[in-house]
Amino acid sequence: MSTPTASTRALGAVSGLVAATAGVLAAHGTAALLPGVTPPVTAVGNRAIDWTPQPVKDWAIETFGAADKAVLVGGVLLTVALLAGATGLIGVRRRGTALALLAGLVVLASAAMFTDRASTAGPVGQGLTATVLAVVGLGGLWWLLDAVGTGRPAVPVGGLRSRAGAATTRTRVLRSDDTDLEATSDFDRRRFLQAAGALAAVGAAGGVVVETGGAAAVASRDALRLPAPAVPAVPVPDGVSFELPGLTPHLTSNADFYRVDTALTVPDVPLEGYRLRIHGLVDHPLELTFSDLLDRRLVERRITLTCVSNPVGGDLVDNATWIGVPMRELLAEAGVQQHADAVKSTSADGFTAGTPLEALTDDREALVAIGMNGEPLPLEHGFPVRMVTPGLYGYVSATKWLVDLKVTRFADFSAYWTSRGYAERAPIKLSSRIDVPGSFERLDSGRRVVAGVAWAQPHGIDAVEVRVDGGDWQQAELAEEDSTVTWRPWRWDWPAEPGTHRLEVRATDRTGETQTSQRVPVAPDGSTGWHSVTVTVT
Ligand SMILES: Nc1nc2c(c(=O)[nH]1)N[C@H]1C(S)=C(S)[C@@H](COP(=O)(O)O)O[C@H]1N2
Ligand SMILES: [Mo]
Repeated sequence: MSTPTASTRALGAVSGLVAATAGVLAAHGTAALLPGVTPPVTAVGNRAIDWTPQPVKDWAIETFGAADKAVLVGGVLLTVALLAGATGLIGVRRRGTALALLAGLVVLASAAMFTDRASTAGPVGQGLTATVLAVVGLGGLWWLLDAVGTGRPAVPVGGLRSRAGAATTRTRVLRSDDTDLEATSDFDRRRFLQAAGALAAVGAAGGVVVETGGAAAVASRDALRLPAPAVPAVPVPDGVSFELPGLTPHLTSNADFYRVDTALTVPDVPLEGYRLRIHGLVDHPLELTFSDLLDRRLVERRITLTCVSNPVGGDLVDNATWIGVPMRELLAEAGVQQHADAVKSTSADGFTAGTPLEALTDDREALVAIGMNGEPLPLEHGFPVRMVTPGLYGYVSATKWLVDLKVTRFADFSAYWTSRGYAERAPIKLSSRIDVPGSFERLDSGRRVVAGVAWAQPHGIDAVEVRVDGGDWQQAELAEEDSTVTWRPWRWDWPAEPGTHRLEVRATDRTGETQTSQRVPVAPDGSTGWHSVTVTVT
């Protein structure tokens, strides 16, 4: 057997890529048609998320922010592309080896799919999807490689080839100056193009289904009209914000609200068949449908949600109006037993959180929320049901796509992030942020506004101070307080003089605690330190 030419090898690599792409797209299309099935790239991505060491994850969140999922999926796709290309390349000489290698990748992906934490489908749905991946990927690779040939010397034109159609169409391959391939390969161009075309069609069909299909939750949400809450939110007091360009608005729109979760594809949880189980250390386990929740007392409140991954000065904190059933009323209905101290919540995609029982039963009034800013929850923010608990970081208290509440003891379980090194109890730390001026902004000298937000759920902000270049702390003016569980804007008029200056902010809460200057990273229980910006005044 002669050594394959460069062109033949390139065709081999392309074969691997085309076959893998078609297989993955077809599998994702299949998964989109089957409720609860996790498709291969998502399953491998979920594995990657679950197995990535904590410091790497923190680095990824800090570096890529909201794009962290796209980066992860991109990484998975790039890896698959490299492996598939290499496999195809090997396949030019050793077709059996290449098919075995690709089969190995299919088996790994299938293993990830069958054991995926987010999958709620049975083995049949996952098996069907894995089968589509295997048939399209492996069949496609075999077909393409067969057309590429092995780099054997070409049979003379019009010769004795048995493969139908091959001999007559093989006179010209690639560009006319590509004598290499023409002379030495048995590349069957027509057969290759047929195979590639068929695979492209299968892949495109899969892609179209992924784009248009799935998401039964979308239809559910579109059809849903929330009833007016029994207890509507008190009107927003005047003066809760300052009308300043660059200052964060008091209420965050659903579209602008930060999003943090481990879900690579948004869980599809339609209202039909939805159940919220409340069980564990309770006297009367409950299983509530969505309309059971609508029938309970609905309360509307503004609450600022905060992520433990928010670095000093970061924007993983937002404020919305939530509608929900008070958690403590549901727990009272279920009858919590004496020795319980925690509630383990589980989402439809297998995420778990552990919340101290007292935070769910005291008068901060945590919600089992169904509405956000007057609408049903957006899909990305937990449709149809999520938790919102004032004063605790989201990872221990704000489970989205909520399906299960188990009253239990902290000693008896660990939750998603606590089993990855984060703290079991995670009250939100007193924080403040400078929104204007922005970092490294250039300003004209004179009176300049320095402004931002501060939050201290559930105690409330008492004071905010600003200092310039390490000088004396100056009292900032506070906006009207909306409530102790919402953030509070502040402003300070700065007589800015030319030069490069460093502005720092610190807040004090109602308990008298002032923010510490000590910088600690977000893991394991939230960042501390003063936010500062450096600006140039001319
Ligand atoms: N199902 C599920 N719920 C979840 C998470 C998650 O990964 N999965 N992340 C939590 C975290 S870390 C935060 S900060 C909040 C963020 O809620 P948001 O995306 O609506 O802003 O959701 C919480 N609820
Ligand atoms: Mo978070």
